Amino acid sequence: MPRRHLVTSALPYANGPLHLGHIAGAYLPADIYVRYLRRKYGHEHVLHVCGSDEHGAAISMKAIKEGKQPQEIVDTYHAINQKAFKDFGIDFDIYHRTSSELHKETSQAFFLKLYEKGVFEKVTSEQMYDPEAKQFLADRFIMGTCPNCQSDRAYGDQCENCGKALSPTDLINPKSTLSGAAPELKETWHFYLPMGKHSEWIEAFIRDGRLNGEPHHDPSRWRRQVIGQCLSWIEGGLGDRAMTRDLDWGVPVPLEGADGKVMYVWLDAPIGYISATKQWAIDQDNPEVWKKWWQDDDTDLVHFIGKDNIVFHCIIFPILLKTHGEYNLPVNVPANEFLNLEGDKISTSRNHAVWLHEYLEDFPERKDELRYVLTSIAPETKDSEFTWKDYQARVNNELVAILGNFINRVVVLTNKYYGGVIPFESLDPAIEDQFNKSMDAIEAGLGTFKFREALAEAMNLARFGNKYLADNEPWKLQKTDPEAVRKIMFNALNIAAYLADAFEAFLPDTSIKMREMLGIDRVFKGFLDGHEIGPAQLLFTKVEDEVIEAQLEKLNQAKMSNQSAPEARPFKDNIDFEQFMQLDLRVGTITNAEKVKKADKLLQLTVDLGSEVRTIVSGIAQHYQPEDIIGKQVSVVCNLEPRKIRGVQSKGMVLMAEDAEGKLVFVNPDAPFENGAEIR
Ligand code: B3M
Ligand code: ZN
Repeated sequence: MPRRHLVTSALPYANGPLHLGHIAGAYLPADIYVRYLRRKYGHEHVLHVCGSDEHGAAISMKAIKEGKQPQEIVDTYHAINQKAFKDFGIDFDIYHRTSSELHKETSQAFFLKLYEKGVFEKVTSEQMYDPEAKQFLADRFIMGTCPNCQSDRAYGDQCENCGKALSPTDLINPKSTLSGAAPELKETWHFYLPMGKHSEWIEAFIRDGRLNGEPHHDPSRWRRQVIGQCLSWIEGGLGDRAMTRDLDWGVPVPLEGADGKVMYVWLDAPIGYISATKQWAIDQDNPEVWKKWWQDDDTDLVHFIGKDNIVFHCIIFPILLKTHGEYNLPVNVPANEFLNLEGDKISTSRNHAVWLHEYLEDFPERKDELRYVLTSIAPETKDSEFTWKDYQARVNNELVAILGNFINRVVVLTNKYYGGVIPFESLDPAIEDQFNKSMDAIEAGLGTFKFREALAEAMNLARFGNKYLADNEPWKLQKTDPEAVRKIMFNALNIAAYLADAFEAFLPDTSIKMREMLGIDRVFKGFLDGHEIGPAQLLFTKVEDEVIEAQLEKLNQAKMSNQSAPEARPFKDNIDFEQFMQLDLRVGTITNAEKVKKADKLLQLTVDLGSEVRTIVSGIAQHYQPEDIIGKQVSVVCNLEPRKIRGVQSKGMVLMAEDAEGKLVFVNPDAPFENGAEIR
């Protein structure tokens, strides 16, 4: 009996549509892997589950801001995302949702079991509370000034400007983003997971692939950066993490005296994989069968996720699964890095994204083209970038010019020379050899989550076919040596049939079309006989420049419209004239600038203030090259308490204007001016 394979894809939050980053990050590689497994082991040995993640503070806050119920929000995006996945052909066995009753029961039962086992610790503490909105505030919903870089784009968990991890109490002048009120500290209690207690076995699990003293999986098959990220968490010390929240949206904590408390979204979301499997089993009229997929030793569990979800899937969820006691732990978590877009991070809030549902509307017949491009540039080992020009080049130069061209020539010539009946000859063993080698390499890649490499191997087989025809030139020989041409064409037809296999997991629709043209069944074994093939259909067409320009324009428009409606930031409280006069602001000139080691946001500036030359560290490295700003005049706050930043003593601050996107420019006198001149 082959082993069973349970594949999960991260449950996307139902608070927005899916973009290409999501697809490249988790869903497309999962789909390719699942297609590979199904072909190798049979459909019934593979299960692919996913669904919407419908809880969490982000969703309840969105509801508050839009004056809607959270359920309305998640209903909308669940429908949009489910449809987009379906239209794109992602092969889930079920797309479930975490606002369902079944999920609630499943997570509550899971929680109770952990509670009864004494896994949690109940801790009382003071937390940020919005007295106007009458709600405890998630860290993300508190904004204020960063104690590290003074930017006012700092959230309660992290500063957007300098990247420093913060806690809400670190913020200067914190404000609730819900009501604008200053948050207060208020006492509350929560259940915590003391992760430190588990760090020893989790380390053995991650580092050596061992569980309960036994080999569990082969860690050499895990991506290096996944193990690296986990080990750095473990080495940094696993702390206690709150597993409950004071919110009215989520799975209620199933205990007496826990009114108003729900499970932390990252506790209930991964349990969503289990409830999805349960729902699938119910839909199969076999409600108990889900257990096989989660509890039998002969099932391999694999989670496909993006890198920001690693700690939850490799550390926290395994701790929960193991302490529960009845579940399998994952044998691999092939997390991807991030996909960037046209030189910038994909951003939902800035509307810098290519949305899947829009792509499918704009390019209804080009699903496989997107699958091809996203797999070719998959961010498997490091961040990668999608650009429309690259999309066009890969489609035109690879899919059209190599694969499409080869298949088309073979089918057209067979129809022309033989009335569409395959000239049955003996197959050149070198060709069979090449196919076996290619197929081995493709399978090796697919089985080890190296989808990019595997796809490149498939394309190399198409190149081989193209070259075979170009070298043998049957169209030149047909008049003089038709016997030789029969052999050539038979070989070429077999390469074409092999290509339908080679590309099956990557380009499923194309594979089907190729088989239709060649008149062969889904699974092709051995070589072709003398049957009749179908007419030629074009597999791919060129993407024209106008189409690409239109997409670039669309991105640009989104950016502009976003700029014209910046998020209004409330003005700060008034200060009196005395307070203003306390600021010592002066004109200075940057006389030197260099990067600060190991800090990609910081520049060390030397600023001439007339009577004094000072060193000032400024968080502008992502906006200016050092050599471009030497000689620039700037405005400086001179009497800011000196601070050590990355080991450099910084005396003062250079004033910058910042737009809603976080873009920075210097604020300087509008004509050259004397260094040290006062600004008031
Ligand atoms: N919804 C986070 C995300 O979309 C989260 C994944 C849940 S997987 C259990 O990045
Ligand atoms: Zn900062």
